[in-house]
Amino acid sequence: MLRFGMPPDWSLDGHRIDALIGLANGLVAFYFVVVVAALATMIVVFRRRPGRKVAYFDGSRRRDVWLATALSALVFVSVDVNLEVHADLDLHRHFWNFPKPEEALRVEIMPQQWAWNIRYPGPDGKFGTADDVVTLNDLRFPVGKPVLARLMSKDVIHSFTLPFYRVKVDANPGSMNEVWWQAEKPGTSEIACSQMCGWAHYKMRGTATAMEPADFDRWYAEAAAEARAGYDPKDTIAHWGWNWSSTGGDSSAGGETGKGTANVAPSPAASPLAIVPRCALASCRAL
Ligand SMILES: [Cu+2]
Repeated sequence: MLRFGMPPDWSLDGHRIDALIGLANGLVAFYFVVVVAALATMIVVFRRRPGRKVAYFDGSRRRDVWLATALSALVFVSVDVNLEVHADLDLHRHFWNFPKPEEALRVEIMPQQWAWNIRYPGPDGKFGTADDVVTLNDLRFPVGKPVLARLMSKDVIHSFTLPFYRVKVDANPGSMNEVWWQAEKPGTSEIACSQMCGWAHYKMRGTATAMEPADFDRWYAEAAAEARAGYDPKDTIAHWGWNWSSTGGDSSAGGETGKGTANVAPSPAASPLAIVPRCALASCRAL
């Protein structure tokens, strides 16, 4: 269906981003109208008339310079500084106010050309164990609970995007980024990749489903039981889970042994020196 404007916002904090976009659009529209009105007025007032002599100004008079400087400063302060201050306040008060891991649903997202590998720790709360729930292109989370996601790419740079939650964060090979969001209503939307990552980039879609907490718990328990039943310790490719305690961001997961974390190259446990802060978007943080 063709629709104009922003996608719906199903998240706790997405309205802050929408407000900034609205503010930017409103200010730009305001100055556009002012400039067009000024030009139109001058065209009419200073139009050619019989007996009127043409006068030229090159704008170098002191008064002209001051006027141009003052107008530029007005636009810069009212648009750029205004946006910067509001964005900074939002980041410090909300987007960088990360939930504690024990209060959030933790999830690991490892994109590759051209799919989203998604891993939950399962009932034991530890990644890289037999009850990990692993899905492909199918991200589920409960309504009303923060989701804390860690992302690292298996190959090239991808950009994890949830348009309905105003989430966009790069997934880089060799470095970990973290982002969080919270769903406020149930529904299925899309995961998109916002980074041109190869010829099938356009195919890199998944579903992001916000579920009622009871429905999510049921699905999670069933999926974990299934994972445990089908667990094959020899299938090393499947065991790419990362050890959260090794990156300093999760003190609650101290019991994790890192078992099963070193089977895929871009693992912080395997290559700690490769972790460089490269968080492309301001609303995430690099680990
Ligand atoms: Cu991609």
